[in-house]
Amino acid sequence: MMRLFHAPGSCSDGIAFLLEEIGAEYDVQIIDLKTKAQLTPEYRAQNPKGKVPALRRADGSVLTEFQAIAFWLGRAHPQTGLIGDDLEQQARMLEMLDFLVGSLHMRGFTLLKVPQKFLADPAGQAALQAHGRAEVEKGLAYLSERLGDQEFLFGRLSIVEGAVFYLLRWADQGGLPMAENLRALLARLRARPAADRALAHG
Ligand SMILES: N[C@@H](CCC(=O)N[C@@H](CS)C(=O)NCC(=O)O)C(=O)O
Repeated sequence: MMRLFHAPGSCSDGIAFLLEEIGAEYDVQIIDLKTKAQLTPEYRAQNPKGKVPALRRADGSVLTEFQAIAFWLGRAHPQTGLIGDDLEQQARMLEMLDFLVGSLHMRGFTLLKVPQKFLADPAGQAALQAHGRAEVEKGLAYLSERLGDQEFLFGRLSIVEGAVFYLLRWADQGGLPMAENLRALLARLRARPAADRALAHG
């Protein structure tokens, strides 16, 4: 059985969502970021980078990094239709996932939510937060434009929505400006049975 190393409320919510959409058999090991459980030798033996998500597969090997896990889940379960049918569509999905996780999350939300990770000085933290907020607002505007009047970013539900799921929840919780089509997308994702099941780990 697969095991998700998971911190509820973090980006690993997005992988839990994809696992639920797939109907995969998996269990969860909670990694409490507040107590720095990600830095213990036990967890570093699974993921030496000390981050969640990490996914231990049935063969015992551990895959890390959101985009890689999402891509692997999609490719390993093609019957779900969560991955693009051809190379071009798969590359476009990776392009979007990298924007979502590498830019919107890491360069936007991370600075906005945890500036103290980078600077102790309160004025510096406020400047980092302002930069993070601007990146998030720019990123959400781009996402809204890319979505347009489609139901999902690639027409049908895909691995990309794993990242969209956690990021739009963060945007909503943080009271950030969200266009109507992004609010509607979040509501559509939240209404899926997979969402409740993914969030039940918390
Ligand atoms: N590049 C990693 C980033 C994952 C990441 O930043 N995870 C956060 C939770 S959202 C984490 O583990 N934070 C704990 C820490 O940085 O010590 C990925 O794509 O999976």
